[in-house]
Amino acid sequence: MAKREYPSGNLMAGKRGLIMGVANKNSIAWAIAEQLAAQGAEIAFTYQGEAMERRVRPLAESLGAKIIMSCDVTDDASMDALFGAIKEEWGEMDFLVHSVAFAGRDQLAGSFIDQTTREGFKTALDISAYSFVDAARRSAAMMSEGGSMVTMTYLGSERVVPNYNVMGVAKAALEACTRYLAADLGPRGIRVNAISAGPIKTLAAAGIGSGRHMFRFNKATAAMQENTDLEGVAGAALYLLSSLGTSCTGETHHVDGGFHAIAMPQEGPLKASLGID
Ligand code: NAD
Ligand code: 0WE
Repeated sequence: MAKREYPSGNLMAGKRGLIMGVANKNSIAWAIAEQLAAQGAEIAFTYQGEAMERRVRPLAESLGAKIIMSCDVTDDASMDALFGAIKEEWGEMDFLVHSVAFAGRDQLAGSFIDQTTREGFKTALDISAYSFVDAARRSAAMMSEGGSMVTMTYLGSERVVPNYNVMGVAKAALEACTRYLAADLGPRGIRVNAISAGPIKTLAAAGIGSGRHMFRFNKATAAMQENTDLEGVAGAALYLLSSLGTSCTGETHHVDGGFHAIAMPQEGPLKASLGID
């Protein structure tokens, strides 16, 4: 993959914030980090457990990060330690990026009705939706001058995508959480938005059974007739997290080449993608 370049500027100069969800250099959270850093942001990073530290620490250090901590969003003690350390180091913060999702692999293949267990449902909603509420509450406590928060979602919340299953339900909850958080935090000058990205080849998208078909179908169907670039997602995050996003809150913003807007795609590219002549 070609190295991404972001124009430099000072849209985030003097702003400090937390990015949760970097796993490696292909992570959406990492593209957002690079974009924000190029605009002068100071960023704290979390990684999920020691196994991830080996990849995340060097990336975070390359942007001059001082706060780089392990955090499992299901573990209250690790959330306490993380936000305690930020309070200690910074006192205040300006932004939060939540780019975390998980459902058991067994939940993400086959039919929704047969695959979705009580435990699988609980885990998906806990890690993928409640964790944003928890992180938002803890972050807002340090945003006395206002702030901005962004989470990552996917169209599978609004419409059925094969195999996405309980993750679609979790993303629907996450988008509703975004609206309720926006209402609660609006009076305090804190905006809360979601970015609905089209499919991108990250660790979380690796090993999707129908991945090849999905990327081809997306490309053929999208208005732009291209798959989604990380640059566009990072650019939307910069807009929402900087003063450019003033007055935008409670929104789910699609960055998917216009896939969400199409009911019926043009015949040519679709036939080509499905191998029909
Ligand atoms: P990724 O694998 O790089 O990021 C997912 C992150 O979630 C990882 O860093 C992982 O460590 C973290 N995570 C999972 N469980 C956790 C836990 N218990 N505690 C703390 N962290 C945990 O993949 P990505 O595609 O960059 O995913 C980031 C976000 O973007 C997710 O919310 C995903 O649903 C969303 N999204 C992805 C796509 C896509 O096609 N890749 C499209 C739309 C939305
Ligand atoms: O939100 C996601 C994926 C999130 C995700 C990924 C995994 C893989 C590893 C959540 N839980 C897990 N659990 C694991 O064990 N996306 C938007 C990417 C994605 O995942 C799909 C998709 C798309 C798009 C799964 C099925 C169908 C489409």
